[in-house]
Amino acid sequence: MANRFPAGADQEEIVQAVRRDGYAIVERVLDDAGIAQLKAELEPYLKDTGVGTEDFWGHHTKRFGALIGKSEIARQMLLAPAVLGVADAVLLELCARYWGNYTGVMHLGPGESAQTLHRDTNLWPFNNPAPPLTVATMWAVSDFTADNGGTRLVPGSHLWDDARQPEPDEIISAEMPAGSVLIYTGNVIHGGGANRANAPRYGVALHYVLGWLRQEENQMLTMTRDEAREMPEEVQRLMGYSLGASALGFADHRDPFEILNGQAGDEPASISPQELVDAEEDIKRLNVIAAEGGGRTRFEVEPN
Ligand SMILES: O=C(O)CCC(=O)C(=O)O
Ligand SMILES: [Fe+2]
Repeated sequence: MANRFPAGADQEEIVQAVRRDGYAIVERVLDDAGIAQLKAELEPYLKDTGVGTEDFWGHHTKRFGALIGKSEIARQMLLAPAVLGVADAVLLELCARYWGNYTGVMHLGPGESAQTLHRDTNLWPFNNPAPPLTVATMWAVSDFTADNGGTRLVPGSHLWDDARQPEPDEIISAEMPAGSVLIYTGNVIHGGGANRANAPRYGVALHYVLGWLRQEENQMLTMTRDEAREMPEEVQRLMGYSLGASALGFADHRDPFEILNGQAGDEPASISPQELVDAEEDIKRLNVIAAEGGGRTRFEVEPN
């Protein structure tokens, strides 16, 4: 039970669980009305989406992304305090700002087989154990059970090296009632389960990534600039309309947030605000201890 919390639980305890085991579940953050609205907002897209054509993505699984522009409730979920509390604690140790990384539906139909267990951080070239480059969430839109494909996860595997594979009894199923959120770091071994039930397992994944890494999903291309201007400031910044660190991510020597919102002047402005310089002073430095070629995972950094 040490990883399972009621909505509104003490934030520090949730953060501690994530640091210790790589994950936490916060139950029923979204109420029934929120779930109903989320489903209604996503229904037109779900209806028009086909199932995957590659094993990893699932032959009975519907996936689509770009949820920020598609759903008001998804935007609220993106800013859920329980989740941002974890992202702040875990990611801001390593970067001055973090981004929204991926926003998408993972809708596993009956008959889906278990997804290969993996680490989301394998997108970037680090050997494991690696720092938690992302904080991920899986929101349960339907109930998640061991039988219907609830996410499988290996507690503690965020500290393992690449050679270690989980034994069957080290794998748990993140069972949770609809409206709950599983929060895990990207270096935890996990994957979708097999759906042996007769109804879909419906999940919404919202991920966050260090501000000095490229986003998995290019949030800024998911909508027009006019549409982005209508988004709350915090959402704009998470999409990438922001500096990622001092002098990181500017356009024509201007701050992307100011460009989006028509606040950038004719002359280059400061792209090294003190707030970001200070934030960078406080982040951990990673020591590269090996950097061999070959494959995607090649930087080895001293774990912290
Ligand atoms: O569907 C799930 O429960 C997890 C899917 C996943 O981990 C992925 O697609 O990266
Ligand atoms: Fe994953």
